[in-house]
Amino acid sequence: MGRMIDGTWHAGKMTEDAADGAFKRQDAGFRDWVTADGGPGPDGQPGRPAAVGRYHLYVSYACPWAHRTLIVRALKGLEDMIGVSVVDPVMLDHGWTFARDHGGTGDPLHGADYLWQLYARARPDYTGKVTVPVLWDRETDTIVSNESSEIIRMLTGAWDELGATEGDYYPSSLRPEIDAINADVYDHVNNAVYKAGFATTQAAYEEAVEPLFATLDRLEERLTGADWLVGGQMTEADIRLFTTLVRFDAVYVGHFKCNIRRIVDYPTLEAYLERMLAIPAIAATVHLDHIKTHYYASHRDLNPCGIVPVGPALPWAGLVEPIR
Ligand SMILES: N[C@@H](CCC(=O)N[C@@H](CS)C(=O)NCC(=O)O)C(=O)O
Repeated sequence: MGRMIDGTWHAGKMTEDAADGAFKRQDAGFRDWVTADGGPGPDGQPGRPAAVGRYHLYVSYACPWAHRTLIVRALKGLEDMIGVSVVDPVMLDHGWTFARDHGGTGDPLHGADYLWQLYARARPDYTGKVTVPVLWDRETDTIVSNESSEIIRMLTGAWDELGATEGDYYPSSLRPEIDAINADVYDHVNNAVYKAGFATTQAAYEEAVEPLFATLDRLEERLTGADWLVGGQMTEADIRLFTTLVRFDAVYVGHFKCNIRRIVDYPTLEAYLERMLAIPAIAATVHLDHIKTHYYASHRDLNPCGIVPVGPALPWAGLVEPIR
């Protein structure tokens, strides 16, 4: 854990981001776009053209934000068009590393030892956090984007003419509704578990955990009688909720103290989670060993001895494979 200042790595603690006791997530620093023909992205700036083999993803199997990108890459059949490197799940003083101790891939592109070295390569005076996912452009040898919400939009559409699998996870007719649910789920679910977990005051913890469970209660109702959150079809809103739900009982209940209820206590949310896990392309992106090892062994300010719990026994554990 730590951050870069003017291109140099500085070690630090996760809870240092909790200035007044409340965890604040930093905005991503690289926000370019890949588009089908290299035309402007949604920001109006010139894009980079989609191509086979040109772009590469750096991910952690543990990270819910990176997980979104792996799911869309798999659903869109982009495995042969966009390569992936997987960091080691344990993130300590050097931040994310390319150690191979837990079955990570290393960095075949550059032979880097640490992810921060790629940030320095992309921007020698970079200041900020060193996060996954990273979408890398091999042709210009730099980072395109480190913002997962934007990377999944690129993967959804830009490679279609190059042979990606059909499937639009951000269809234009559903965008207002998807945007609304995404905003709610980001604030009160995806990021709320971190706000609860990294809070350093009782008040900041309770301010995160109460809306989290109020929102899970509402989602339980919303999904009763509906397979998907929006429009009767799977959209990015489902993918974004899924990556938090799938980690919840294994990690967030214990490690982040989000323990008012578990997902297994919500019959509809549990069925929804298992509906997504029944899709083989999605199940293949879930690796509970990396998920548990990352959180419990990395956040030593929360769990000083780094012991990774053996449980819980999850009803769907047989649908997913460990890495080692
Ligand atoms: N806005 C980013 C957030 C990514 C993020 O926070 N990733 C975490 C892992 S789950 C990370 O790499 N953290 C490293 C750190 O905070 O030092 C996105 O959604 O892509």
